[in-house]
Amino acid sequence: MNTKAHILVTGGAGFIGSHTVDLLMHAGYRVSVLDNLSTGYLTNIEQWIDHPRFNFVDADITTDLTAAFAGMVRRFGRIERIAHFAAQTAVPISMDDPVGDIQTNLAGTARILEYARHNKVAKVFFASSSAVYDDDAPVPVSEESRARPTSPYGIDKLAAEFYLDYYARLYGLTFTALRFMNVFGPRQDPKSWYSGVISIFLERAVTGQPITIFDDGNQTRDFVYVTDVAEAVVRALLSDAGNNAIINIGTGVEVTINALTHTILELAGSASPVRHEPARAGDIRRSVTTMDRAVALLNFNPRVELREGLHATLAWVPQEKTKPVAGSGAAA
Ligand code: UD2
Repeated sequence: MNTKAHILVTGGAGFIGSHTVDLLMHAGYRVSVLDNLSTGYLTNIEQWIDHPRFNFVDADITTDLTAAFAGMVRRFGRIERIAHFAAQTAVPISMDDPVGDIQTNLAGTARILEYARHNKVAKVFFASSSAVYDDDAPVPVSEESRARPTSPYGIDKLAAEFYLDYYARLYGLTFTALRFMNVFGPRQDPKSWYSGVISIFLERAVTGQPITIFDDGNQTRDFVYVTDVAEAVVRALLSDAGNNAIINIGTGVEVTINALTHTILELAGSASPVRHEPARAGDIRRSVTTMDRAVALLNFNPRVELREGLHATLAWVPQEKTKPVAGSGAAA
């Protein structure tokens, strides 16, 4: 493997994308990040901004990217591999604006695939989601479980997977798609009402605000730490592991929201009051993945347990509040 390869990370200023960028930069690759900073932050990649092997391009995947690609190639030569994260990531927004979701998540992916096929990109990684599965799928969900999305977001992720498969069959493209379970960790934005539960609860615990558990709290999720996810991405992206496969990425551990809340309050030493509200419309009751395919194809064994990951994320939460305004260049 050429450790100097030029890798494009779309959405590289975002939550999972920026952790992937960290791993690639530490491993000596030349990295171009394409991001429109709609939900990503320059602060997530500020540690690399002035690095000679790093190139940030402010561009939107819903637009013609000819000039953006040309600039990257001028800077670091041919793009050899692409990790494609850039997306509209909020399920509720996809429900309000399905056309916009198609433009960003489906047409944006097709645009990346067209570039890959015309420019002989060796491999494309695609960030897919457990949102492709049927809400009623029996747990644990495996990659064989029925895909029947309950949101435009899930539909577009699933359709994008079909595009990957189509490009593989027609043009010999090589890809891996990873369907993420509930990813958590530093840099997950707690600011919006559709943020992941862990980022919301940690911020509330730290600031002493009330925590709202929807339903009875016995619903479950499979929470996987972001650096473990980034490692799976990098393994798939840089090797032949998981070639042309779709793989669930989680931990196989089912955690109730009550247990999660308890651990967060304990770790934060927080006295935040906990209140219950009726179940959120459309929420699934149980979610956890099988691990067989991730282990077999990627040798994936998550290293960070929930408690340890929460501890590390907690350490990040106060810093997050004092971070400089994106692009100000001020030291954190
Ligand atoms: C994710 C999507 C959701 C839907 C679902 C499909 C996100 C953030 N959410 O939801 O839109 O597509 O996948 O499977 O991507 N919870 C609380 N209190 C809160 C917030 C959440 O009790 O303030 C509960 C929530 O009811 C759920 C669990 O925590 O049972 C996890 O919620 P989540 O929004 O982090 O993730 P999920 O998998 O429900």
